[in-house]
Amino acid sequence: MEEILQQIANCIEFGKTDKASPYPPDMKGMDGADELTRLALDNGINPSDILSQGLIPGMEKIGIKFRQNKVFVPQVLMSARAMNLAMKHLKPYFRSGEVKRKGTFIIGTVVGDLHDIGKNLVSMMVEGNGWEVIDLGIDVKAEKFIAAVREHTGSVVGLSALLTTTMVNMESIVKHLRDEVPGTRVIIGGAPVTEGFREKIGADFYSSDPQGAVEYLNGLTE
Ligand code: B12
Repeated sequence: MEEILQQIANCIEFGKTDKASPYPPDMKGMDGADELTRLALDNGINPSDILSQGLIPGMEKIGIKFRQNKVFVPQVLMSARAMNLAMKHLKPYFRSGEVKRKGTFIIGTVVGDLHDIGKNLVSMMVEGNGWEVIDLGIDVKAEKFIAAVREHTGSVVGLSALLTTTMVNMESIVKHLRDEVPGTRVIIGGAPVTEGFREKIGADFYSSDPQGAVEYLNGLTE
């Protein structure tokens, strides 16, 4: 059992989606995250174990390598794709409640801003670490964040901005969220955002990369 979970973790880390995928070249012809997750379930392995001992360790490893500049955006996207294929098999168990998520994370790129590559990476990494992610997309107004938080009580909000002209919109979104749903935790990120800016606008946490967001969120569950 441990061996197959280790294999799944490797597929996630190295972006081996399925048998047909030629990437990475040294895993060509081998089963990928898709086949191995199905096989693990068919062999009666607990879906929670597949998540916690297969998918999450694989995503953690790629997150750390990305932080250390040992891999880049394309490799992370391949890992995320492998994770999505594995998740497809686990979805029914999430829905039935057999596999519990760590919490809900609502993310969006703030109003006026159309950049979403960084936001998508954060969202995939957080999902791969066992959180339910609600992605509100780009150009998101405060009202939409507020409605989502009301619908998913206790969720944490992530705001992304890539423009100096739109990062200022984070301030009013944080303010509105705090006024409407007191106690909501907000984490912020995006290339122009800094720790000093976080302090200024009173958000709870800033990270320059997805791994920081994962570590902060996981810290909330301890
Ligand atoms: C791709 C791109 C675009 C694409 C976006 C496509 C898309 N689907 O996202 C397009 C062509 C649409 C675009 C448009 C524009 N862009 Co543009 N774009 C870029 C570019 C080249 C890359 C951005 C990117 O994706 N980086 C890669 C990702 C992985 O990095 P990231 O977003 O920073 O995310 C990482 C972290 O910041 C963090 N993170 C991100 N979000 C979050 C959220 C949380 C909660 C956390 C914890 C972490 C986190 O994690 C990510 C992974 O490490 C940058 C230049 C550059 N090299 O950065 C310019 C850039 C951001 N754009 C710029 C500009 C000016 C524009 C335009 C105004 C251009 C124009 N005149 O039309 C428009 C604006 C449109 C709009 N209203 O948003 C400027 C911004 C200048 C500034 N400081 O304000 C830049 C810096 C280019 C430049 N040097 O001038 N752009």
